[in-house]
Amino acid sequence: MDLVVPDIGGADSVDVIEVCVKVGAEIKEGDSLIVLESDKASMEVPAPASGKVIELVIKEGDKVSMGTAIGRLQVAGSASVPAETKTSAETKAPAPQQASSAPTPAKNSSAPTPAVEPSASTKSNASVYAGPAVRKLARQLGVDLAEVKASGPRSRITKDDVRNLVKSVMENRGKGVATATSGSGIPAMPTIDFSQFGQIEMVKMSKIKKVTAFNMTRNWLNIPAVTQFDDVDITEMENFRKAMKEEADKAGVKLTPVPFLLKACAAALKAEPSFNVSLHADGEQIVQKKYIHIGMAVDTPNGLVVPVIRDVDKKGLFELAAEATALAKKAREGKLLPKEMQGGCFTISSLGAIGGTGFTPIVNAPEVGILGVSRADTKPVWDGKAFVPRLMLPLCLSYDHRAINGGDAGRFLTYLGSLLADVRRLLL
Ligand code: CAO
Repeated sequence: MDLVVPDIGGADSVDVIEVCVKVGAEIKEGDSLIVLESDKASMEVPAPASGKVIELVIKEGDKVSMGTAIGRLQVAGSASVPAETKTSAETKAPAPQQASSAPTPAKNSSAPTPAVEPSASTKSNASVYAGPAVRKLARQLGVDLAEVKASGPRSRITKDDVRNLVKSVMENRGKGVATATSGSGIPAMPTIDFSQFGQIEMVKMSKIKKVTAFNMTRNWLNIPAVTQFDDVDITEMENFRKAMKEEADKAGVKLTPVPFLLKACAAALKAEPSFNVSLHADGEQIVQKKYIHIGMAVDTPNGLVVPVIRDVDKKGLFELAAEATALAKKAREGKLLPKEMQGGCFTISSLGAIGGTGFTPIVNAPEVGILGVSRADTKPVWDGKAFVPRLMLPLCLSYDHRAINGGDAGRFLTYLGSLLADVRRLLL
C-alpha cells in the first residue's frame, strides 16, 4: 500500500517535523507515521492500516502537501511485496489507488504509540517521543525536550512533564541550587537581610562601581582565563630609576616603576603579537592590532577606571611617566573623557604601591591579556654560589585562553621579565 499525505485542509508545503516510523517497523492502524506543522496547527498523519513499513521516502524537514508520498506499507495479512521496489521518483507521484486516512490534530493523551522508540544515546528534540501540542508547549517555554523526563506510556513526554521541568528549574533557581538540567544558567544569589546580624547602613553604588560590577561579571563568565606568575629581578632597573629620579624631578615627572612596565609591555606586545588581538564577534576571526595602546588601572574614590595611554611603543620613559601621572590625576578627579578610556590593547594593574605578593587580575575584554603587578621586595636569590639580596617584582599575567595558548603566555612573560631585569634591552 502506498502511504501518502492525506487531505490536510488545503495546506500547502507543510513542514515534516517528525518521522515516527522506520523501515521494517511493524505498525498498527492509527499509529503516527509523521508529524506535520503548518503556520496554524500541528497534526499527526496516522497509518491507514496495520502492517510493516517497507519503504520511506520522506524525512524530517521535507515540505509536503496532500498526495506527497510518505512510503509503502506491506499490509498485515497481504502477500509479500515484489522483489523490486519502486524508486523514490515513482513513489512521489500519487498512485491511483492511494490509501490514506485523515490526519489527527495532535492530542497528547490519545496520541498513538509509535513503532519506533527513541534510543537514549541518540536522544534529541526530534527523536524524543512527544506529540505536537507538547512540542509546541516546549518551544513556547524554551524547554529542550531531550532534557525532559517522560512519564507517559512508552516514555511519551506529556505536557505535565514539560511544566514539571520548568517548575523544578525555577524552584531550584530560587534556592540557588544548580541542577544537572540547569545548563549554563547561573543560580541567583540569595537576598539576605543583614540587619538581623547587626547594625548596617545602605550606601548607594557609584555609577563607576555599577559599570565595573557588570563588566567584571561579564568578563569572568565569558572568558576562560589563566593566570601565570613570575618574579622578576628588578634590582638593576631600580638602581637606574633611582639614579634618574633627580633628572625626572627636574623634568617635572614622577618616575615610578609604572613607566618601565608600560615600555616593557609595549615591547613584549610587539615581540608576541598574539597578545595584541581581540576575538572577533563572528567567532571566525581574530583582530590583529598594529597599534599599541595600553590601559592603566587607577584606583579612585569612586571606583576603578582604566585610562589608556596611546602609542606606548613610540614614547620615552619621561613622556610615559608624565602621561601616566596626568591620567591618574584626571581619573581621581573624575575628569576622564570616555575616549580616554577606549582603544586599549592590554592593561596593567599595579598594586605595587599598595602591597600584596600576587593576585589574579580579570581580563579586560575585548583585550586578551592583563598584567598584575604586586609589591617588589628584597629576597634572597641563589646566584650559583650564595644567596644574594635581590629586589624581586611579582608579576601575574592573566590571559584569555581562547586567544592565547600557554606557550605564548610563557614566552610573553619571560621576555617581559628579561626586559625589566635589564632595561638596556629595551633599546635593542
Ligand atoms: N613595588 C614597590 N614599590 C612600588 C611599586 C612596586 N611594584 N610600584 C610603585 N611603587 C612605589 C613607587 O615607586 C612610589 O614610591 P616612590 O615615591 O618612593 O618612588 C610609590 O610606590 C607610590 O607610587 P604611585 O602610586 O604614586 O605611582 P605608581 O606609578 O606606582 O602607580 C597608579 C600609579 C595609577 C597605577 C596607582 O596610583 C594606582 O592607582 N594603583 C592601583 C591600581 C588598581 O587599583 N589596580 C587594581 C585593579 S583590579 O581591581
